[in-house]
Amino acid sequence: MSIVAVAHPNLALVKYWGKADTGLNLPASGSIGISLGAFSTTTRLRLEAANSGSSTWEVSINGRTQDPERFRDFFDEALKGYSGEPRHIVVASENDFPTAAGLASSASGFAALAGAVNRGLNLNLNDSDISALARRGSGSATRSVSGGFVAYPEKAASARQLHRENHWPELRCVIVQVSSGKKAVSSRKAMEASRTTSPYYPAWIEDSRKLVDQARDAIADRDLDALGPVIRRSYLRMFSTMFSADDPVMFWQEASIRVMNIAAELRKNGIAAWETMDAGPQVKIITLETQVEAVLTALEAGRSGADDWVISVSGIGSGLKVREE
Ligand code: 2P0
Repeated sequence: MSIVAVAHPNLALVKYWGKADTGLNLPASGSIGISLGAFSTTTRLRLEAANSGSSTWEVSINGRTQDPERFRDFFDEALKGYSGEPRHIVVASENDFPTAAGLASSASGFAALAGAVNRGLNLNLNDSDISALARRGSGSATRSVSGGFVAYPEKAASARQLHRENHWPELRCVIVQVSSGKKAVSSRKAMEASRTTSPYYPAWIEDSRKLVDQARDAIADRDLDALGPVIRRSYLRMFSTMFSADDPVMFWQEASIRVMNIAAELRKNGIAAWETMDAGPQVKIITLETQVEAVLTALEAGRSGADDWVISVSGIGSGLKVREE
């Protein structure tokens, strides 16, 4: 028998960037994200007899064996709640979108892993506990356990759902993958560079509190005119802490800036199109169902023949799902 867990990446509208505690992986800034239903991670877990007196693990992502050390904090935490016989835990995870390219694959990956491990080891965790376990792998993964609109407060152990996925049915995210390459710097290293070397980092933390409150209200009111400027402030201020780090971190590519300009032009023409970016060159444009065509048309007109952009449209997705096969 194997356990199958499916989770969607969670895109931050207000960004988590910086840690209050690196050991426990607690966030210094609060964040609010949406589940991207168009992309999924599917994680299969089975248990084998242990080779030694303690439980061990092996993890592959898209068929590639991963360094087990990357998963040590996660499994150490998970195994604290396990009282059964030692096991060898075999995990195979598949993403239907690029891994480690700024599309939150670690969010969906660790949320699916936490769900699979909870069921496979009979840990009996509730959603909040699963979110806290996922955090030991990746902070943004806390938000991928619930569907819909999710808040992950400053210094909190876990994320919590603000609204279910049907709260704002018209909201859409147009994802423009301008590059399929892996990022050169991990988000973890990049946010540590911001925290430890950017003179703007304290201002970023202070300002994020306002952005969290403003975004929460705008989402409750389903008001994209109010939410859009908050989305823009959050990503641009987050990147400002990277540009001002020693050494500076630059995830943007020339094509990313072109997509930003396309969104700005759309807004001038009265189309609600608010871009955001994460730890990679991809650009995500938040818009409404009625305006998706206009956004896609502008992207087609603005891309050059040399651009091999992959464009996807996502609604708001559900939370983690776990089954046995
Ligand atoms: C987020 N991002 O809120 C932020 C905004 C990207 C920019 O990927 O160190 O991979 O594993 O906790 O969760 C957050 O980075 O970092 C992140 P760790 P994570 O989605």
